[in-house]
Amino acid sequence: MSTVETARNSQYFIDLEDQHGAHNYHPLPVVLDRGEGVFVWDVEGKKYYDFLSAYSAVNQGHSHPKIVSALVDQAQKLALTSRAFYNSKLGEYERKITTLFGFDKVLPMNSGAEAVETSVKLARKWSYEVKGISENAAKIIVCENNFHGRTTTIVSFSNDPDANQNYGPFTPGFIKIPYNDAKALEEALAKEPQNIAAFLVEPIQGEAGVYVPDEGFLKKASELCKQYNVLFIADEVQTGIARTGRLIACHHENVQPDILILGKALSGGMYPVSAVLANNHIMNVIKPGQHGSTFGGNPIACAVAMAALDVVEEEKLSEKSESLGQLFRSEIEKLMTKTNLITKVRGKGLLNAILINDTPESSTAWNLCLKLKENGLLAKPTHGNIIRLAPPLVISEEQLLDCVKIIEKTILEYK
Ligand code: IF1
Repeated sequence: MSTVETARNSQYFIDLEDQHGAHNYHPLPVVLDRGEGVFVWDVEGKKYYDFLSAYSAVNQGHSHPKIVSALVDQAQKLALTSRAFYNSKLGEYERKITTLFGFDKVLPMNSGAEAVETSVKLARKWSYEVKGISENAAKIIVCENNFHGRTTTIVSFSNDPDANQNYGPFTPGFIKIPYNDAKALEEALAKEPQNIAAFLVEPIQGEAGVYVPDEGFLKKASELCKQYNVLFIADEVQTGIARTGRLIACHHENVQPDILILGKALSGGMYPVSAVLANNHIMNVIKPGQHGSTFGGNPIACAVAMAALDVVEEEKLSEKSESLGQLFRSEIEKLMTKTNLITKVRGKGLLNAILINDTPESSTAWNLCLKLKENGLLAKPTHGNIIRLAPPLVISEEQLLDCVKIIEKTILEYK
């Protein structure tokens, strides 16, 4: 390499991001350059197991060939028309996704937050025009420690100061209750039933640290919503698309939400694709010109999402996630008998997390993730002392057990 050329090593790329990019993240010090299936490589060519899966967007594995070719083929044919015109991909995609998830209609958007915002607008509009709540009086019940995205309205109902400090004034009309507390939900509903439009909930709280609610919570919550004529909105942006061992996490309790929010792995991590699904009596309150997005439902998004959904079905990713998730948790439970560094493992399917035996303010979980990186596995802590462990669902049993060995080695060697 000539003396003039700068070494394009990890530090080179880290420095570039530091100098030219907003500092809205604190990434692990690794610069990824290639991904394939469950593996990613850094710029020095080191290979890692990806145990974050881009926060469950890459359920189908990095650069799945079927999804890549759907993207490339469509991009070379017709990328974007706007919704000013029909296009030859949207209708078939709408039929596929509504049939697969069991709803009359879908409203296509791009990011998860946009889909959450769409569901808030849809629920409010339904509550005024169908339920009959007086204008601007609609309230939506949400759970403490929620994460639904980062728009101003969404952070308005967050209780995480990092998410909303100095972003006010906030959007009104949200009531917070504790997560996994059906009694608190019933009390909130009974207090002013005439004003409640919806209950918005993550079937498992991902960002909060993979909090799995008690068995029956989702069922009870959806029954209470029916009883009070309130829409049950499931935010399955992170838990959907086979991640927890079912097509959507609500299916663990045979719950069909009134409004279903999907994102992330809806495209297999190949392209921003999100969706809001509902039946006609709800979705039809939105008339032409009352909601939309430049890229929502674009031909590439539709082609990519159809391929990504095909992969989930063809490769039986829900079943795999369920069985490999059970294996993973039982292996970690065995490890827990050999160390006091892990106090708990929890999750469903291949959405799991381990609790590290230190305070959230400690750097133990971060340091463990640095050691995991050295040992060839990428994971990142959430809320200080919780490490989320969520590989692509295409991982084999052999690869999973290899990763358990890496986790065990890292934990037992940690000083
Ligand atoms: C980041 C967290 C996870 C989500 C649920 C909506 C959205 C998300 C349940 C919004 C997005 C992402 C956002 C991403 C990291 C990641 C994340 F740590 F931020 F909270 F997964 F837990 N509903 N979650 O999890 O979807 O607009 O991002 O497409 O902001 O760094 P989005």
